Amino acid sequence: MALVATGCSAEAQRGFLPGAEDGEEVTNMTERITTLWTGSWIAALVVGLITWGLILWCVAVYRKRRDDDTLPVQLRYHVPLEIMYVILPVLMIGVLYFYTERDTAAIDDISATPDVTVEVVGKQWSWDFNYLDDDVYDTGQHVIDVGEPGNPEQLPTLYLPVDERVEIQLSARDVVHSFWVPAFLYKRDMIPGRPNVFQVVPTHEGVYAGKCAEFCGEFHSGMLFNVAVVSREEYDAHMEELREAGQTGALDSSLDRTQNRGDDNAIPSGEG
Ligand SMILES: [Cu+2]
Repeated sequence: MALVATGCSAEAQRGFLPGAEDGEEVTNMTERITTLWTGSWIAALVVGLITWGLILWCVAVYRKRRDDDTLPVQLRYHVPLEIMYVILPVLMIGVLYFYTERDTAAIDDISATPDVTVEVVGKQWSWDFNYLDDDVYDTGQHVIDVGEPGNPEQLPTLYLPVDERVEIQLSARDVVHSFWVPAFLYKRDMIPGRPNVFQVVPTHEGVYAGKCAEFCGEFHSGMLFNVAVVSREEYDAHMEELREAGQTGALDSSLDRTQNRGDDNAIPSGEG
């Protein structure tokens, strides 16, 4: 009953993946990823049921009977059976590969012209955001410097305008980090000197948790941020706030991890 009843919930329909509370899609990619995920599970379950069924059937039908000491029929060099052993798994992997490759190509496609480009820089143990189009930046502070670890009020927040194509350029100042927004169903490594780029269209306003997903030192677990998907007006207002706070330009990637903020560290965009 419980299994059947929970099957109707939004969580179950998303394959128990994180997302918006109302069950709506969070980005233009979440539906595709969810379908790949649940489809793969259903395919695996079907294969599992057939395999378990055959095992149980063989155990029951061909069990050793009392007073029967003869060996069962021994099969050797049974070519049709051996061909099946090869072809079936190749076929199954081929189907998984086809859908995975199709969706990965779509998710990794960065050929469109973005509406907004943001450079996200990971550092021990916080985040900097350079909003390249608006020529402003925001900088997060190492959690132990801003009071209570994990307090969402004090975490740096990446603002993104809803329904606009965002290009995110990922890099790191010191060691390898990983940009992970569970609700986006997306994670990508941030490697010093080797930027990773992806595009996404957030489609659902809200605040989502983001975290570093690559163990990067002592306070890795506190390397958190928020993603605020907001209307264009709110986005522009936030850009204005940053400008008024004097946070113009882009943060130089040579900043050390003590993250001194202030105008000294800002250099004109294009060089950051
Ligand atoms: Cu990290």
